[in-house]
Amino acid sequence: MRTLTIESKLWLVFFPLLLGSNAGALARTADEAWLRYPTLSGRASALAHPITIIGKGEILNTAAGELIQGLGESATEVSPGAVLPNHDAFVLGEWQGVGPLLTELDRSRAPSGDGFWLKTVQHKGVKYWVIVGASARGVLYGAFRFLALAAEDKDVSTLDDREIPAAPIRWASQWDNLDGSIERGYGGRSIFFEGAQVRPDLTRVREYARLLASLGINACVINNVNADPRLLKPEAVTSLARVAEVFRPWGVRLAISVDLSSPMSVGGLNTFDPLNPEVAAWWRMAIDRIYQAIPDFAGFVVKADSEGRSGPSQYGRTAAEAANVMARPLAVHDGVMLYRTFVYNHHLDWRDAKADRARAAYDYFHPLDGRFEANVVLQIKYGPIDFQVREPASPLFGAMPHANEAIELQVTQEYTGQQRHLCFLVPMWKEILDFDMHVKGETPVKTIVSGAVWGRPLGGYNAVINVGLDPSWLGSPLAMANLYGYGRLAWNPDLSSEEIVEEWIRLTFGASPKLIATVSRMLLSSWHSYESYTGPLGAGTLTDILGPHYGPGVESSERNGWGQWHRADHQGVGMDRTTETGTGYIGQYSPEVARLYEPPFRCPDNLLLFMHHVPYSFVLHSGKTVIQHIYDSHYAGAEEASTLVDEWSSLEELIDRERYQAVRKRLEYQAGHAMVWRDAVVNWFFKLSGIPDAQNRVGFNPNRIEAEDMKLSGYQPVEVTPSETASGGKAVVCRQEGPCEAVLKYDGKGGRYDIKVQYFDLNNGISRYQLWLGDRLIDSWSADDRLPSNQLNGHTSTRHTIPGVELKPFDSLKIVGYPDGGEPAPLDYVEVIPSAE
Ligand code: GCV
Repeated sequence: MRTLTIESKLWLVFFPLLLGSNAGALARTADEAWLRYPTLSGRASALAHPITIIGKGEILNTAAGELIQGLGESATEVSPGAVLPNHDAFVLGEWQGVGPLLTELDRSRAPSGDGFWLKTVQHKGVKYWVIVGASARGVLYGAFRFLALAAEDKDVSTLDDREIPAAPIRWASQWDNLDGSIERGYGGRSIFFEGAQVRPDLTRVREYARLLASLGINACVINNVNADPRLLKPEAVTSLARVAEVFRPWGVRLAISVDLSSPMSVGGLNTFDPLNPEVAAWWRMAIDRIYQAIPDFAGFVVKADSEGRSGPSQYGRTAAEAANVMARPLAVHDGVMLYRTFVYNHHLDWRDAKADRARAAYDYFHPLDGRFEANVVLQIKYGPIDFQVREPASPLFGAMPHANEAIELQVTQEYTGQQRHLCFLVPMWKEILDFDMHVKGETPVKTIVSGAVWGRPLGGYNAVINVGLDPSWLGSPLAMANLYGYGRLAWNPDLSSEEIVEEWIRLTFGASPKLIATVSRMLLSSWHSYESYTGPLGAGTLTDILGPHYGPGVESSERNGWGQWHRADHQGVGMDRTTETGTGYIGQYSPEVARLYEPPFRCPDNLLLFMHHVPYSFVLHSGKTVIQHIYDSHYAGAEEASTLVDEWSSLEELIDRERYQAVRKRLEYQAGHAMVWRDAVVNWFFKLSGIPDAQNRVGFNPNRIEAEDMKLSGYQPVEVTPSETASGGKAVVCRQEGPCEAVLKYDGKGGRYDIKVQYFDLNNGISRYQLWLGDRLIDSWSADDRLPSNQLNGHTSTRHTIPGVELKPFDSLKIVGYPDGGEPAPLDYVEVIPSAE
């Protein structure tokens, strides 16, 4: 037994040395997100007591360190050992150590798995705040939970909170490449890699592990599923071990994505056929080598036979054979094999009305049920296409009673606004998790992936997260609500969206009722708004699927092999996935679910175009026609997005300047870009259907003056592609060296106006713009954002607003554009709108 009793101030100074360099009290360089414990000081003062750790170990030390960091000076001593103190204290430890010492604890409530029990106990005249876990990891999760409760201003003087996570697999995935870039990453470069190496400084990795641990996430895959085989080379394994070491005190196990062809590309064999004995031996050797360096290695994720990746089909083998060849040697070390079911042919024949990418995962994996090793987990994207803004739950969830399953979610907002648009995804994930697959009585997806329905030993959650070096991790403080929400749902999918939002706001920003009410409303309405102005009725996001998946690009889904078709023509829109006349996809569900979707009049409006091809005049349950719904929802959604700026502005006094400004800038941008989306989609459907908007908005923009209609000097009109991403299909560009000018004579009434300038912000230059009123310069700005394109299109179209300008009839407004690099100071239009005040 060892007892340390140290003065509080000294303790805070020496703590990192005593508990190891990875413990809690670290210099912070990044946003602490929800771990700021904003209201803790008040509560903590009532909790002046030392900390006793029963047992030893790195993770237990981390738990104590986190308590010290959260409680500050009220946590005065730490006594690692095996004896209970004779004064009030926190008592931390695993059940096997704590249970026998505290007979007051009801044995039948002992935590299991990664679970914990927070319990106040009166013992021989003193009071203990017991944080006991089935494992050390559970203790750490319990410490985080205790601090969160205190920070949320809950009463922690009496505790009885026993929590067992819903599923054993609660993983985070990064799509980081070895060169430091991140596929679908919108928060800066990799925290793990740079220049084909693991970064020398892993400070941010440690901070990330702390965030993950606070949510109960127990493993992290650090490289892209489009895996670089070099990570399996012997020298790479040594540097992977450095990452694992940084993760370990936080209970986060390292995992990696591997490429199936590694036995050839790294091992020098002339085959990667999973049934070849040499290939099996190579995997065994490679896996054993990893475990020698990283004994707690979590396992592999594999993407195979998908989007050009190598796969077992090249040898006529199945996914089960491929998964099992790696799973067997992993099992020896308690490792798992997450095999992705995102397997489809991206060279489908779009002319074939029966071809359907949505069918692929079920068609391919369903016949393999029962053929996977016990440590293989099928990782299934929540919907059958690809992280779209609205998809039905994948039918595969209900089709593999003899396999372990994990749901794959996407925190990084690839198809949902790339963290530039507010889109809180928890309500969408909840709809999927709560969706009843009706495969064995009541069987919501969450009970299937937890393993409960079919008594599977493994299962759970993996989300693509893609944090980067950006100080706010995901590039936007509000986007962090998705990471928080993911972790909370993976721990407890029964939490409501409202509960998660409130927790997150309290921990991230504080407990002001106005703040909680406003930010809750903003977050909880954001998915619906985003869906409304991008792709309602289950049509997908209608984004440019051949480009960066960001701005509108409706046509891009059609007439190619990728299978994200919405099949819009002059008469109607939507994919016919019925069993009656379509691809038969609906038949992949249980009969109860199939009956929800077929025939079309029964199908919920929000999935209608996913399941059916209908005429534009089809009348929805709402009473509107499909085409009018498309128009209305785009106008309503864009309008909702524009109100976010004012809602956020009402909180200016309640939020620190840095985060307030960062979010405000994004919301202003979003308000403008939502209109780009709205205009592009409604114009595209109007052109195709020829059906006018009953409210006369489509094609009528009374306050808008097209740049090509202004008096131009130096500027040249150009056609924009796709045409619906510029107003009137045209813009103007300045291809000369010096500045160009576009002038308009204001011919309306005198008064105060907001002037909105729509321009294109390309990523190959930083053009500058000036707005002159007569001979007075009234504003200037730079096109310095890093939007994902170097062309004039729906990704780059951007709005700049100059509020409250006094105008008189016949005033002259002049925009002067200064091109830079490849960016020709492009302009689309100007709107002059009466100011709200
Ligand atoms: C990592 C989508 C994304 C790809 C991603 C793929 C996957 O197609 O656009 O970037 O590749 O999904 O999940 O494997």
